[in-house]
Amino acid sequence: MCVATNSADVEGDAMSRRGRFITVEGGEGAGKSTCIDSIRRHLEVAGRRVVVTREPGGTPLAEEIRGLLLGQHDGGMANDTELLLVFAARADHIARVIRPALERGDWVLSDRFTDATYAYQGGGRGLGDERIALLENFVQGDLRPDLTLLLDLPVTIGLARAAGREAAPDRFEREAAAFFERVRAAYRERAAREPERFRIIDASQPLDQVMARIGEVLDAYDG
Ligand code: T5A
Repeated sequence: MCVATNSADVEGDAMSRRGRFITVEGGEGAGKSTCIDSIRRHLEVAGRRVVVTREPGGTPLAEEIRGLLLGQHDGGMANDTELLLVFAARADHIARVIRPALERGDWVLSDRFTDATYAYQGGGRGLGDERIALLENFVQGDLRPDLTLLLDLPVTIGLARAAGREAAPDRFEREAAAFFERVRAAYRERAAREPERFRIIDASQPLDQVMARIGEVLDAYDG
């Protein structure tokens, strides 16, 4: 017997098989790397297969580009070069890791994605959102995060936490506090514009409280 399917059924089926794309964002020292493993475990306990990744990076080539972005260069780096390197790394990351995982039905959990570009290159460097949007559409097509956790905290607290680490500051971490104030403002503005996608987490709280809040958000999202 032949069972008829219409295109809406096929589309609905493809959507139900596709995994979800969750990003974790925030300024320096917000606690993204610290929280990400607990987020992964929380999703796995809920029965999800999770691919954890990060930007800039996530593939061998994109990690090499990360090295260029974070390293020091004689004469510095032009803002446009920085922006294009960010998207060059992202193109490889999407093609080799993010899209294949989502198509397999895995959930992708990324430490930063394109909201970071709007915050750092758009807000911090003062590049126009229009140019970033152009590259976003070119590189990502229709790919956007389904859920974004914004770990938000005052710049002074984040920088003090980041300064407590042993590693030497990278090219971004050497920026002045005013740069990070613009980054934070840009993140918060994006969150206000897309409340259905963003969840703002008060990252100035002790770690156990931050994790508890993230757990509530994930349960409500994937309940
Ligand atoms: N970038 C990135 C762009 O400019 N454009 C882009 O498009 C993208 C994708 C590297 C840089 O690239 C730039 C932005 C970045 O400058 P990154 O590797 O994510 O990106 O770099 P960082 O933001 O520098 O990562 P950090 O490690 O600084 O921040 P995290 O991960 O948010 O902080 P984390 O977890 O390392 O925590 C820092 C310290 O605080 C403690 C931790 O134990 C740790 O010691 N801590 C807490 N202490 C008290 N209470 C809490 N709630 C705490 N949470 C964490």
